[in-house]
Amino acid sequence: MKGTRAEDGMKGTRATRVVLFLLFVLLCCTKAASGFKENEFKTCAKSSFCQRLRSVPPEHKYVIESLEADDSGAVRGKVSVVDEDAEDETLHKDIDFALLAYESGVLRLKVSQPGRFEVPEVLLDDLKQVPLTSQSKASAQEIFQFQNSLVVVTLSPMKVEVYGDKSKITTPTVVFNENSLFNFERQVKPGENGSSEWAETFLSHSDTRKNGPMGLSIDVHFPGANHVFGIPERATRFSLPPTKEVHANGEKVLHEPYRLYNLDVFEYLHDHPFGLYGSIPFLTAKKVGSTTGAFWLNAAEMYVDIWKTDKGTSTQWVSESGIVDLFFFIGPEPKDVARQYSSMTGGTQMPQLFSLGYHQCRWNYKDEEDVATVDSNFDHFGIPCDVIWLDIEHTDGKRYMTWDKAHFPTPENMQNSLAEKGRKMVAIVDPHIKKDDSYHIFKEAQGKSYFVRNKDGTDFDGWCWPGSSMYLDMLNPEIRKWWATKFVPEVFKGSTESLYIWNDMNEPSVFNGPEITMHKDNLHYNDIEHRDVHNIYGYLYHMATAEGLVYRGDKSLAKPSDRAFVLSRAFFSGSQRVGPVWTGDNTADWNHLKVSIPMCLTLGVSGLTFSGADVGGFFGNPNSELLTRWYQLGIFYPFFRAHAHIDTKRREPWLFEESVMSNIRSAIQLRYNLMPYIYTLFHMAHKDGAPVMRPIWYEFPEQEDTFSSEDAFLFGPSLLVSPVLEEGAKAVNVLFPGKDLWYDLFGDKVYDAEKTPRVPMPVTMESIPVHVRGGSIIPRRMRPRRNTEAMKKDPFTIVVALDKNQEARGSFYLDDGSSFDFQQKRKFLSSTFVFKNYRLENDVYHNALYFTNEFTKVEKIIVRGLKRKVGKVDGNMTKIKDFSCTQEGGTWTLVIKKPDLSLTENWSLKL
Ligand code: NBV
Repeated sequence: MKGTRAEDGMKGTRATRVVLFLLFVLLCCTKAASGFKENEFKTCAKSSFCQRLRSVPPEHKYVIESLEADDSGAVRGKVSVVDEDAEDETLHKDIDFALLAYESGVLRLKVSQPGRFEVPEVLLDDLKQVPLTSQSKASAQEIFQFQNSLVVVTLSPMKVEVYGDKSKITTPTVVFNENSLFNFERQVKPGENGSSEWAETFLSHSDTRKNGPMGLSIDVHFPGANHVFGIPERATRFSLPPTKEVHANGEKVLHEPYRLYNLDVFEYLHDHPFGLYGSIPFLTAKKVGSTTGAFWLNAAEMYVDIWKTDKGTSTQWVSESGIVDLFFFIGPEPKDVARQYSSMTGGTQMPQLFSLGYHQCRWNYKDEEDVATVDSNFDHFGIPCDVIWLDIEHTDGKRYMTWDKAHFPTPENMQNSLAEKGRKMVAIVDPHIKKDDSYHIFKEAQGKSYFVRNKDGTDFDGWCWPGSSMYLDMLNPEIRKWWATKFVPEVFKGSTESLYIWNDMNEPSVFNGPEITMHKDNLHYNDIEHRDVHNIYGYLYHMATAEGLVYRGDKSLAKPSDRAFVLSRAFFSGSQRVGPVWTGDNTADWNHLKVSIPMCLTLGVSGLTFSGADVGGFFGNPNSELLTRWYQLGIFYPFFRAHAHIDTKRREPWLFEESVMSNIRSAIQLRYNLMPYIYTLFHMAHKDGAPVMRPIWYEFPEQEDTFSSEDAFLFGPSLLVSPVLEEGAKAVNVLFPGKDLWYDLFGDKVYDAEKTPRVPMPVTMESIPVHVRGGSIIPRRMRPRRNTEAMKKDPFTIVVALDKNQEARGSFYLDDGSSFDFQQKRKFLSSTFVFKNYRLENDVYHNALYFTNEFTKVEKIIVRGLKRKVGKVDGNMTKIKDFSCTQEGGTWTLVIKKPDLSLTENWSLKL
């Protein structure tokens, strides 16, 4: 791997420097040569807690003692550990049990023991609790009600059944401990359970595990469900394949369970259950008639088993430490589950408008001249682009927030000349801090004892790009605040307000650590072990960086300037509030193109919709066909960025022959002219957690044959995308869900899902099949521009695609695209378009934009699928003259030009 300039990072004697450098080169070369190395990582078989708990019924019985309601309406009690072999002798009574209910339709179950680690910073502050009221109480069972749901608590052994609809109490929605696999390893003092020697080794690493076994196992059953989705991140199928087979005779076959442990996995495979860079312990279960979710707020290493029986889908989740803090999202619709999860952990950050445009990245743009050439080529070739990225080589020896003076001597000028054209720059900032007294960040952090410590209390020193490095203890709020102050231009010299940030390697990646990460017995704030916080480390770092950007105009971090844009590789629940993620180091092959869909869909149904895969593939060189297909799909990733490894051939679109470039350009232009719709989708994700890129079942929850569909998806509620995923494909089998009409986005064909649910659609290299759902209305901006900034004053085109009843609806959201005024001053425009009875209406719900009507003008309205020819169009006040109505297939299309309407005003057009 060249260009890493690792030697810059080394201090000490010349001999040590040479040895360290050779070791480093060796490490990089072995990595580069070998690809994914499964045995560098743990499996369940190599994790003692997984071995102790997976599929193992608990030794003792867990019994809930009498439950009492507290003042908040929560229900609390103690759990006893009972020895069934010794005449039900109670062994312990120190486990706490609580049930809490929330207004949005969420039930929370907590089982804990004082002193154990509870994950901070994930749940929203203002959760709206509602009381659980007791409905009936018997010696073995107590029934509670909240809203329309019933909760049946069986005391011995502990079991909780949730009925989402109290009028239908035949089948529960979700059951806790149906298979009696709940287990809670109580924390004991050394020697108490006969052992004080708990160290565990993996390869050359030893983990002292000074607190002994503290594992937890939960068992969640989804009656009747035949599909489960979620628990990212891994490159595997969308509907998660079972990890365990349970045969009728009770025999079990165990495959590797799904692991949640944030790791830097080199050259990950395209179809493997292995856990990658981020974790969200949230599963959604689906059956016809209902959708349910379960989320375990726990940031320690976790394994999840899934098995299916004729009763539904069962799951077992085992975690190494922490507490049981489990949330049930009762649904019943997919959109309810998304809203319920977001009511606990937050919606998507309302993004900067520019960040929804096209991002051009590579490891690395060499110098300022390279950046300037790339920038001007976008204009020269008429390809829109919003952001140019700089990878690790732009820094002075991997000291983040510094510049390599030889290649980037005038960073402000470079950013300013991009900014003049409305473009932004993103620079990488990784969490490993080079151990170098002349590096101010290191010096200051060391002086303040801000680094993660070894088990003996000394600062932890790990190996990463700069060589010897240290890692900030992001669990400590004071350190996060301190980090956030580093983004003001006085400190981050050479940065300007158009520079945004990319956080990589924040799992955290430690080249010489166990499984390329940090030791679990390292110590954080308040002596919390890394074991407890591993999966939130990257999220906390991402959060602190984003805070830094928000307040970079004000050193005291009091006055927010604009919205942050920080891309992160590692993530956890809550990351959606901070910024986008991407799926890491994929490979330029067709399999990786394909798996990017289930990966992004999974992130979407796990609340983290702002995601995308490296377009073109990170490792290797895509041929022009693969690259074109990747762009054609990539424009529908919520986060759309092309990226490539330092050893790959340059692949900016103009380096290919004219026809290839032109197809790529058309794809990118399509992304841009859908921008008003895309921004509206992000606002929906912000408000209610609705994913931008969504599975077909999200919109068609009753259509079982689409539950496992992952070759096609919906982009928002209205566009069906059926990408080309095979080399040399001449056709794509398009499945039209539902019973209504689907309109070809590029041509004039209309398909009736009832009559032709599956259509082999011929394809050329020019585009992939995209269809507009009958019954929807989409706002667009059709003028080709260089970026989103240049489009801000452009007029709109409204596309109406009628359903079989000659009706359609759509929504529209717009704000300044960068500040917090939409929140703090309610400066935004929001409206609904309705087409009914041959009348199109714009119904403004809120209009408080800064800009005038002039910038929200409608230049064109297209109505597709009319059953009759339209002969006149009457506006509120005037008659519209400039329109035409032509026949397309069996229906009529009306095109109205320059109707002199603005989206800031209510209007209606009668046809
Ligand atoms: O910073 C270099 C790369 C980056 O380009 C990539 O996107 C990250 O996922 N980074 C990983 C470290 C090296 C990977 C081999």
